[in-house]
Amino acid sequence: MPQLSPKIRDALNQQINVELSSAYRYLAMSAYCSEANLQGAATWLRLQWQEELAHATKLIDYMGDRGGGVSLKAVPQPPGAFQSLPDVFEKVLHDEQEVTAAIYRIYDLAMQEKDYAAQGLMQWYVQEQVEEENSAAEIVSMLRMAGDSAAGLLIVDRRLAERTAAG
Ligand code: OFO
Repeated sequence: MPQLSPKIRDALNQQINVELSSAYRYLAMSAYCSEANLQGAATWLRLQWQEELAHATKLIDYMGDRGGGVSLKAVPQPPGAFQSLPDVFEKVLHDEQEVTAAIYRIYDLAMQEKDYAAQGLMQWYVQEQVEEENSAAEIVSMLRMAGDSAAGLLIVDRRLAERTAAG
C-alpha cells in the first residue's frame, strides 16, 4: 500500500482533530445534561463521546497502516454552558453537518490525489455521517414537537436513555 501523500496526511490529521473536538463537545454537553438532571440525554451524549473517540482512533490506525505521520493538535475548549436540551441538540445537528462537510472535503481531495484506498476509508465516514445526521435530526424534531412542555422533554429524555451502546 503506497504511503499517504502529504496533502492527504495533513487532511487526515486535521480530521482526527475534528473528531476529537467533536468528542470533547459531546462530553461537555453530557456534563451539562447530567447537571440538569436529564440523565437520558447525558447517557446518550456520553455514548456519542465514545463513538467520536472511535472515529478518531480509526483514522489514527489507518494512518499507521499507510506509513504513519500522525500529528495530534490541540483540542479547542468546548462550550461550557447551554440553554436547554433543545439548544444542545440543535448544536449537535449543526456540528454534525459541519463534520459531514469536512469529510466530503477529504473525499474530494482523495479523488484529486487518485488515492483509491483513502476514498474507501472516507466512504465509511460518509455513511457514518448519514447515521449521525439522521439520529440528530430525529432528536431535534422530537424536541421541537415537545416545545415548552416539561412532560414532553421528560419523554424525550427517557427515549434517549434507551441508547445502550456507541455506534
Ligand atoms: Fe464523528 O461523527 Fe459525529 O462528529
